[in-house]
Amino acid sequence: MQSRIEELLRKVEQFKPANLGEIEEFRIKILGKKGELTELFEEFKKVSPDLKRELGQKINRLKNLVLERVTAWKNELEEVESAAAGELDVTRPATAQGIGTRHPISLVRNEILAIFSRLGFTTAEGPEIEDDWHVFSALNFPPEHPARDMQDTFFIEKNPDILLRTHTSSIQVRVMQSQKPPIRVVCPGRVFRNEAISYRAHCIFHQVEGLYVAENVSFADLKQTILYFAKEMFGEDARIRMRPSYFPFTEPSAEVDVSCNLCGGKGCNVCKHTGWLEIMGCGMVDPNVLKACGIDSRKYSGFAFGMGVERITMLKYGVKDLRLYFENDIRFLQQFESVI
Ligand code: 2NM
Repeated sequence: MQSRIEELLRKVEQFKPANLGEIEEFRIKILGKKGELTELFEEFKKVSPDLKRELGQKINRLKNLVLERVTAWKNELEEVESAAAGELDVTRPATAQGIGTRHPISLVRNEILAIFSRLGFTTAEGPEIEDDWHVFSALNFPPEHPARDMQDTFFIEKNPDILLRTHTSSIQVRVMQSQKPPIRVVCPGRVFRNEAISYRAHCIFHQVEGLYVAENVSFADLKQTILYFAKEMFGEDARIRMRPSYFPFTEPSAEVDVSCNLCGGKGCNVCKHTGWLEIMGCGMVDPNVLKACGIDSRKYSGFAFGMGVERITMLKYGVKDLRLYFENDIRFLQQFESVI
């Protein structure tokens, strides 16, 4: 049934009527008494209850799409015909535009937020133009840290204290300053780094960072939270591993890998024959960060993590070149969400 709905959708999308007669013929073939869609509605009555909701939505959307298209085709042809006859009907409704699909980055960002929302994380956003304190100082970056270099960060020329945020941790600083623990928050947003553009790097990209601050938060809590995320995002068979790493704002810190969902861990081109794919960084929030944000670091502890949405999307959908996300080629964009 699913494949017949999709087949019919393609038919509707590809149909190019030459005159009004052809539109009516097509309409009868699809929606008439013995039409293909009418038949699908008959069959739908016999579909098992667990599939009814999903298929029902699809088939209804397909029906609306056909009705929309029929009106649009008629309008277009009438317009062409009356223009040819030298008439102008200014009262005729405008040609309807088809609806678009969500951008893959938005889809995956929403999915990440939905997964963490099931664990009780709320969402917070913040300014893209920030000051040094919220992006670096409060996050335990020493004054001479290389990230503060003009080579890596976009500064406002007239005032080196104002800059484009290089990570969304600056939102979490604001959350910690304004809320009392327990805090459970995920922060999505655009971030900016002064980097040369290539298939694997862009100067603008999207992050989601997470933060949990409460009494007795442990590294075990962090591991279990990330394992849950990996299974929800990449499938029930997903496994994770952690490698020691370093970030100024966490101690200890780790890099997280997920088992390669393409080869099941056996080794392939995408995972460079390691069986593992890097998905995020994480760690226990450094007490200096808690203190800087006004939280009692003897009473509370926390974990934090950060991931790039472009990277998660690449791994989930096998996108090979990051630049595709920014070019707005609809042949690329339409592959991620069905219009019905
Ligand atoms: C990462 C890796 C590790 C992080 C830390 C914080 C804060 F604000 F709590 F200090 N937010 N996010 C963090 C920790 C981000 O991204 C790779």
